Amino acid sequence: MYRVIGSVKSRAFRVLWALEELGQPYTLIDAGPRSDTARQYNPLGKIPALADGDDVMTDSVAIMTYLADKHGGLTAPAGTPARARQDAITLWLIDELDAILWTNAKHSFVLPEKLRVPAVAPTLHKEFARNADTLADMLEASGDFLMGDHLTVPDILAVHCLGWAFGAKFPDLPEPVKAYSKRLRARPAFRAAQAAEAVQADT
Ligand SMILES: N[C@@H](CCC(=O)N[C@@H](CS)C(=O)NCC(=O)O)C(=O)O
Repeated sequence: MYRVIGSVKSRAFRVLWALEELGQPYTLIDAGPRSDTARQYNPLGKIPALADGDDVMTDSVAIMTYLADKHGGLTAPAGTPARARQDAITLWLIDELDAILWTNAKHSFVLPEKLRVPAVAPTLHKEFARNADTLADMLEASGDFLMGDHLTVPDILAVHCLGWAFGAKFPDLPEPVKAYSKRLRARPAFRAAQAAEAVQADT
């Protein structure tokens, strides 16, 4: 059984949601960022990590991509033009949504206080709003999901980032993006991932 190291309220949620969509059982091992448990699986102390038998993988997008390829769901097949388009959307989301949210987090509570520059927040909010407009345009062109008529890895990434933005009090989203997020958050797999209960790591 897969072991996910992290917590529901972190980027580990992306992995939990992907596993639920793929119908794969897992155990969630409770670990906060930079905790001893996180460092057991990733020397950088970052979460999430995924243990598949003796193999340990890190980075939420790398893990989702591994699971999608392995189980043949949530992705266009590797080595196809569709997959290149999907990966381009995934990387755009990392550059234009995740990176902005992460910079905001670093300057709000992650960095030592003396290194924080709180004045960067309004610029990050503006950039995020501009990118949310682009996401609305992308959805208008693609349909129900970013890759057309079925859920793929970038949808999980996008909806997680949109929820993160809401939690971090970023400005309101354009209506089509809100509707997309609401629709995907109503999926049974999303709800199941939200309700995932963590166990403590063996000591
Ligand atoms: N790109 C990585 C980022 C992982 C990451 O930074 N996770 C945060 C928690 S959501 C963390 O562990 N931060 C601790 C740190 O950066 O030291 C991913 O998507 O998994």
